Amino acid sequence: MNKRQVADFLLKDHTRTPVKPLGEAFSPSNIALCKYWGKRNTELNLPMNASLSISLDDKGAHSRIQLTDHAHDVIVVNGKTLEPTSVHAKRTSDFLALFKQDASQHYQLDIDVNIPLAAGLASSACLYASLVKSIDDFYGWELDHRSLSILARLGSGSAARSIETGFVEWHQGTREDGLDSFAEALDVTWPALRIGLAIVTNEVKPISSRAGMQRTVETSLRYQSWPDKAATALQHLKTAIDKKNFELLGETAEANAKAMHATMLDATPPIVYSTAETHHITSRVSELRKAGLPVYYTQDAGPNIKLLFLSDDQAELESAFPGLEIVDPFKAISC
Ligand code: 2P0
Repeated sequence: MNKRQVADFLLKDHTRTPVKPLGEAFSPSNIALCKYWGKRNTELNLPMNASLSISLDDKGAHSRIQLTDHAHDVIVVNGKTLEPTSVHAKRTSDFLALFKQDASQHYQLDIDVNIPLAAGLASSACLYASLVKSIDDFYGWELDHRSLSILARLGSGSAARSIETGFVEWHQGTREDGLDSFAEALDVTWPALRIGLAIVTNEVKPISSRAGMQRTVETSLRYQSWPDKAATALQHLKTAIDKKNFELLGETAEANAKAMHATMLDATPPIVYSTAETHHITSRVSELRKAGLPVYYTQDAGPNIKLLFLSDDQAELESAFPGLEIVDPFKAISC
């Protein structure tokens, strides 16, 4: 199956007639504690391994979608209209085409993202998830979360997880059509858990995670052991969440991020997202931990670092990392 066939299958009982002038929705960004790294199907963004993330409360993307008389889709990100021929506009437009009644229709899409774009803070995840939810709102489909997650995955793999809040597991699935590869929220909260965003740069990264992932799968010998390692990490994380064992959670997430970056360093040519500032922050995390502070980190396909810690240690971390942006991932859920 290709993307179009999967979308048509999921939408077969629905009309493509808008029920309102404008559809809108918000989706949070997410940080993986066990990473999605490598695809078994690049067309459908089907992963080599299951992953587990935590959604970032009100940090994410808000999408508004409506029809336009323009001769092409109009895509506006944070108030700036994308050049229709740009890579991002084309990728978004190709995705939007999955939902149109016919090719002569065009959308105006306005997206506001309150996290740095393309700097390893999972911006494509919240973007495509909010886009799918806004389309669902526009057409009044009221799709279940499983279908929304699958549709979001067709835009960007990690978007499958941004449909949900709190802890989220993306099932790897085994089917060729990917209908069993979707994300689900874990039925658990951890109100004391905090995430600190140590933003090194907002600049666009040198190689996209999509290209980096592909190069790693194709050229890194170290990648061969990745799927098994990730499967073990996922089990440890689920145990840690179940038992509220923060050390196990932090150690597993940090080791998983390091293992992912090790597969990239082994690629040809090597992929390096870290900068001197990244190393400075991760060294500081090690020092603080040696001094008795329970703090761990994770890193995605970019130089920025995400700290994991508990609310009791917030003041100490704010003074150790001035400017740290702190997310309380269960704020809305626990209220
Ligand atoms: C993750 N990343 O689990 C991993 C860790 C980056 C490193 O998911 O090609 O933008 O759109 O499916 O989702 C980023 O990859 O890739 C990502 P595509 P995506 O968060």
